[in-house]
Amino acid sequence: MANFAINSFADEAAQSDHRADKKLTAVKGAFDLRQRKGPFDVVGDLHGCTAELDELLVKLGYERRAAGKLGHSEARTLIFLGDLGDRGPHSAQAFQQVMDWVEAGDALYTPGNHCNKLMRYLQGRHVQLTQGLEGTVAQVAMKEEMTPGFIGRLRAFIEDAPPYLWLDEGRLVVAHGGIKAHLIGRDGSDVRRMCLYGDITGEKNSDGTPVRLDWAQHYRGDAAIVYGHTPVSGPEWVNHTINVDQGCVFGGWLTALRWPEREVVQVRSHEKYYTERTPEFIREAPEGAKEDESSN
Ligand SMILES: [Mn+2]
Repeated sequence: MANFAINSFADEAAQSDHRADKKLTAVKGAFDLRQRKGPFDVVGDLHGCTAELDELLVKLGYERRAAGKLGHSEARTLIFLGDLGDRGPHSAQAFQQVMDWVEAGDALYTPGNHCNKLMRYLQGRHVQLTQGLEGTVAQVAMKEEMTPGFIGRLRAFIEDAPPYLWLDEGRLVVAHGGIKAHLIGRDGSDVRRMCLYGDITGEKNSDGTPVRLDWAQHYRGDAAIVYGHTPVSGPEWVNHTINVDQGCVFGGWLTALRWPEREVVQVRSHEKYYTERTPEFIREAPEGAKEDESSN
């Protein structure tokens, strides 16, 4: 794919005119950010856990600057791989912060299935207000009252976000549910379904959850895939893939993967915010924060 203006993100002029860049990428395949080399910090499923995010940002060396700006002395870029809201305590706040940072050029974002469901709700489509969406919708309505226009901005933010992020000369792909090697660099309904939901078959397990295939076990691509969606212990590398969702909202950990260092930085969840479907590895984990959650 041809180079386009988004590769000038590092220069000041482009940053001040980020809205024009956004329009351009929307017609050119916004997922193609191969010109952006990082370094990056990819944050797993947030689900409204803004207190844990604050703590993680300090550990990662970010500082909040005036008016929705985020800075780092090594010019690192924060990446969110979706599911910013639902189930946790501060979903609307999570969206507001990430929108500010992305629009300032200080962060990147690709949506998860929970983000997509919120978007469809905001578009007036019929969705069930379950799985924590009901809380997000209430918080979003309150934000709209305080800052009119918030809902329109939020809806456009999710609508315009690329289905996945293709970064660092093609060496890194960030996708909420993961992606298969042959889908990288492409767009379409198969790509979008996988990026939102993982490798689903359309069948359901006996507990009503969708059957998800373990695509990472079969991944043979060269690009590293950082994803989330299904909380797992770890995180651990499997065939150049790593799942950085450690179930923070269930009482697990909020994880960031530093790229290209491949270091894992974690903070322990402050609380079990959501107790339905708590993953087993969290139920078995000891309470409280360890002395140092950073590990490689
Ligand atoms: Mn998800």
